[in-house]
Amino acid sequence: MPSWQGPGGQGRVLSVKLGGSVVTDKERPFTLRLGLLGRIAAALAAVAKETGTRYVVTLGGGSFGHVAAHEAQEAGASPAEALSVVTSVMAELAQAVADVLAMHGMRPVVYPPHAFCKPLGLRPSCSWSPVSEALRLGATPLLYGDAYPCGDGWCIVSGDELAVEAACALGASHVIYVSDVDGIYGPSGELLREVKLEEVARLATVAGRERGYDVTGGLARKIRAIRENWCAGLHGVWVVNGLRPERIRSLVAGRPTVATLVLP
Ligand code: IP8
Repeated sequence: MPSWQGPGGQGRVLSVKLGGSVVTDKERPFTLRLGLLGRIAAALAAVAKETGTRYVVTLGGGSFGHVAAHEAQEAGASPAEALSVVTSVMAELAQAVADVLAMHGMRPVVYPPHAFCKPLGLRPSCSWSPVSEALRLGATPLLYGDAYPCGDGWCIVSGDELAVEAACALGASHVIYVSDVDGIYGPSGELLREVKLEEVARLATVAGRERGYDVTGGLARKIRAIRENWCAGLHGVWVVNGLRPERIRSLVAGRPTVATLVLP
């Protein structure tokens, strides 16, 4: 496949991470971007119908999980309180997104990571076989960054590592990070169409700025999460701008578009 060509196609599985900045309004706590989500869902659903491409979708925490986690930290909440609150708001977010996907003809099934994953560092270490069965039946597994008990406290598993482990476990050829920037930018501010993961690690800047709370944040952590979970079957990781849903549509349909392909 030429590298400029998007990764979708007959029978392909794609792991799509919808970043918190496209799913939620990061400047308004607990607020969904419903209109945008609907357009993204329509783009994904249209290509699934045309080409048989299947998806596993992972959500970032946005102004749900990150705000709840930050508030729990600030309030000195007990581990049980924090776990309860953060897992609840993320389950609510996931259910709301599942409803939007279902309205566009997809068949989402929500998998709460705290219930089937036991992260070891940046490896989510989930039990994927039920998820794989649902995917085989034509459902769209829906995961999300979540809180889980760790040691005597609570920790966060990011959608960044979940999306890569899901891709590897479920046979996806690519991970697609849907963010609010056009892709990854080089040192002179030019959009990179293709870049090696090691090179991304060296680059200081990704265009766009962080807004609101982000308890997992930072590009360096994202790169480590991708690197630690990469597997032989994963051909590449795309970064595409979700504020332009037509680009997602082109990408998953295998047509050229504005995006960055990250290669191992
Ligand atoms: O936004 C974080 O997931 P991410 C999830 O994908 C929580 O890093 C609960 C803050």
